[in-house]
Amino acid sequence: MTVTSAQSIPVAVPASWLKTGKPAAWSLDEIETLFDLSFSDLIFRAQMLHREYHDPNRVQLSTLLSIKTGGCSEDCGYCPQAARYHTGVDNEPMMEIAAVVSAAKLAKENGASRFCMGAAWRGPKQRDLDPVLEMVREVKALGLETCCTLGMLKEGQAEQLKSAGLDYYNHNLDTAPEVYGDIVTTREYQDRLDTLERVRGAGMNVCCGGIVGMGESRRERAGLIAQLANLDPHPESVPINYLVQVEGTPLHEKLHGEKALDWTEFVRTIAVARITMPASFVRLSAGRQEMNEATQAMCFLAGANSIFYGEKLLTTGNPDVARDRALFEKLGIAPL
Ligand code: SAM
Ligand code: DTB
Ligand code: SF4
Repeated sequence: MTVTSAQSIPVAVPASWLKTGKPAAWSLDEIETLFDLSFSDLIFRAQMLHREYHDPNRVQLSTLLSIKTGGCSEDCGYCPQAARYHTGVDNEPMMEIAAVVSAAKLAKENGASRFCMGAAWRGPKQRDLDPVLEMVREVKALGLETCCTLGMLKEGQAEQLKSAGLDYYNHNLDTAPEVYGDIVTTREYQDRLDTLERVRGAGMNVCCGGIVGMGESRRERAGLIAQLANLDPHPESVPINYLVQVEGTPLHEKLHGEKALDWTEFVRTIAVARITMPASFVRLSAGRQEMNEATQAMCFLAGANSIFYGEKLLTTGNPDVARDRALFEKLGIAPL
């Protein structure tokens, strides 16, 4: 591994951005150079920027709920919800609106500030979107921020979600364009960018990130961050997921359940996201259950300031609320 001196990159954020507020253009090489910094230099840089833009002792809490689980038509090599893989996840009907609202109330009582509703769809059909719009209205009325992740949006759907009170739409780029085709075969990278544009066009906040630990190289991780950091404006929320390897998925098969990424490399990814998108919320997302407390603490130090909070992600586990509270207490972190 080449270790680059911190001095060799003149400024963390190009001065042009500080002057104009416009995201700086980051080349793939520049981003890879950040990854190549010594761990200590990289974390120091990320922490400095983190403190410039955010309160370092506050972390935003989002609770996820799968409102429509399993039976998905798509071919995403990491996902337990694709109908074509045998993962033990059943095709369930959409949840009742009242049950979703109850879950949101509980999330609020537990201290979450945002509630994210996910559906295992290629994209929503109009008859599916109608009940979701009602869920958004009712969750919003509880005083929570609302987020949905429903797949690709067609013309006009983002506007309907915005009118119902949707604050954020999550749609991930997942990985670098060069390796994307090895992971997802049923939609193009450009389809994802088109949905992100629709979300922006409707005036909603963008939540967009990806997954690491899928067997990609460092340059490919840099490639994902380059795509995210060159979105203009930056996504307000950037979830960095550590692949949860689920038996029956092609990626589990390929990686044999063995960790494809050292913890330092995951922390580096968080740090590089923080440096290149300093004003965004960087979310330490899937994979926390498989992470020890020290690694999570390093992620917060590297600039993560958001987590998924609650016992479940969509179909897989997440740390208990009590465990997260205890960790926050130890680290002196308060929820936002
Ligand atoms: N079906 C919609 C779609 O794909 O756009 C929304 C839900 S989908 C589950 C949302 C995101 O979850 C995916 O884009 C992917 O980034 C992430 N995800 C899915 N399975 C994962 C896994 N096993 N580990 C980590 N992240 C995962
Ligand atoms: C995101 O970036 N990660 C979340 C959310 N957006 C929808 C999903 C993680 C899913 C992990 C696997 C599962 O629980 O099914
Ligand atoms: Fe379906 Fe989304 Fe899973 Fe892909 S990631 S298989 S679209 S639920």
